[in-house]
Amino acid sequence: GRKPRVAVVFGGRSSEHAISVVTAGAVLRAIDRDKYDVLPIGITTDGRWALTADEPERMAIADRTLPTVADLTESEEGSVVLSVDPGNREVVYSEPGAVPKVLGDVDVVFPMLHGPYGEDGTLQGLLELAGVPYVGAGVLSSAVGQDKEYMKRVFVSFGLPVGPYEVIRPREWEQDPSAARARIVGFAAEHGWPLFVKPARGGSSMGITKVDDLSGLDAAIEEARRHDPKVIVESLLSGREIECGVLEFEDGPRASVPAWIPPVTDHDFYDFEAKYIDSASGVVPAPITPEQTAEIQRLAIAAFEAASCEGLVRADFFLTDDGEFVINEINTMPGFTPISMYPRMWQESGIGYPELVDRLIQAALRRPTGLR
Ligand code: G1L
Repeated sequence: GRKPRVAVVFGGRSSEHAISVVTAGAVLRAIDRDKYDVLPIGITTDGRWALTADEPERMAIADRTLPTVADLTESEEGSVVLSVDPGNREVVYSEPGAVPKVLGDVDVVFPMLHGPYGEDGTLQGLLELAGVPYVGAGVLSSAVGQDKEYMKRVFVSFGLPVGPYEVIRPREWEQDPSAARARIVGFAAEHGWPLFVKPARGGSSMGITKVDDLSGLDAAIEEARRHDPKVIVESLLSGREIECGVLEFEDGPRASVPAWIPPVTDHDFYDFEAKYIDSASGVVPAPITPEQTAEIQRLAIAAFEAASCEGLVRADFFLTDDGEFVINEINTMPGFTPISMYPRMWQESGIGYPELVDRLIQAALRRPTGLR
C-alpha cells in the first residue's frame, strides 16, 4: 500500500524557533524515505504555517546564523492558502493562527515546537480534534509536563520523591505580596538559601534566578513573572544531576542508560543553545552503581506512567549526597538533535537516532485516535 505520510511541524512563535528548525532538520534527515512520505511544515515566528522545501541541509547553523522558517520559504506574504496539495511542494502560507487543512491529509504528525502552543498540549488538542495521530505526549501529559506545580503534585500522588517547593499564584502576588514574601522566607528558614525562583510554566531556562538572600527575592519573582504570572520557588538540592530517557516500545515503556550532567557555569546555565545543541558535556553512562541505575530506571518509568506519557519522556533527577533520588522534572519534548542527551542515552542503550525516530513514529501509528 502507500507509505504513511509524516508531517514534521517545526519552528513556531517561540524564542527557541531556531533550535526547533535545527532539530527538525536532523529528524527529516533520519526518517526512512523508503518507508514514509515526509511533509516539512514550518511555522514562522509570526505564526504562519508553510509547507517548506524538503531540504534539511538548509536547516543548520551556517556562518554563525541560526536558521528560521522564514528563510526556508520564499517571501509570499500575501498568499493565503489553507488547503495544501501534499504533492505540491510550492511554498504556501496560511494566515497567522489558521489551521492548515493539510493536517487532514497526513497519517501522523511529528510536533517539534517549544513552549506554549506546541509543547503544552494545545497543538496536541488540535490534532486530537483533527483525528490525526501524533508523536509523543498527549494533551494531559503535555500540560502536566509544562507546569512545574502540577508535575510535582502528580509525582507526589504517585509516591515519587520530589523536592521542597512553594508556589506564588498571580492573585496572591498582586493582592498581598508581603504574605507571599513571608511564606517564602519561612520556606528558606526551613530549607535554606539559595532558592531557585522560576516561571511555573514554559520549559525553557529563561526567567530563572538563583537567589542567595532576601535582598534578591522580589527582583527574582518579578523576573519570573515576566515569563509566567505563576511562579515556583525551589530549594537547592545538593547532589548530582542524573537524567534517564524513557521510550515506548511495542510492549510498553523502557528506560535508557542514564546520564550525568556535570555542573556548569552560570553562563552555560542560561544559554539555551548549550542546552539543546551543544549538550556534549553530559556523561553517558552516568558514573553510578548498577543498583542506582536500576533505581533511576524504575523511577523514570514510574514518572512516565504517573503523567500518562506516550512515546517518550526525559526524566531529570538529583542524586542527593545521601544517595536518594529526587525527581526534578520530566520533559516531554527534550532536546532532540543527535548529540542531545536523550538521543545520546538511547544511542548508548543500543538504539541509534534513525531507529529512535522510527520507533516514535511507529508508536504514534499504533495508537488509536479518540478516547484512550
Ligand atoms: F515528538 C517527539 F518525539 F516527542 C519529540 C518532539 C519534539 C521529541 C523532542 C522534541 N523536541 C523539540 O521539538 C525541541 C527540543 C526542538 C523543542 Cl521542544
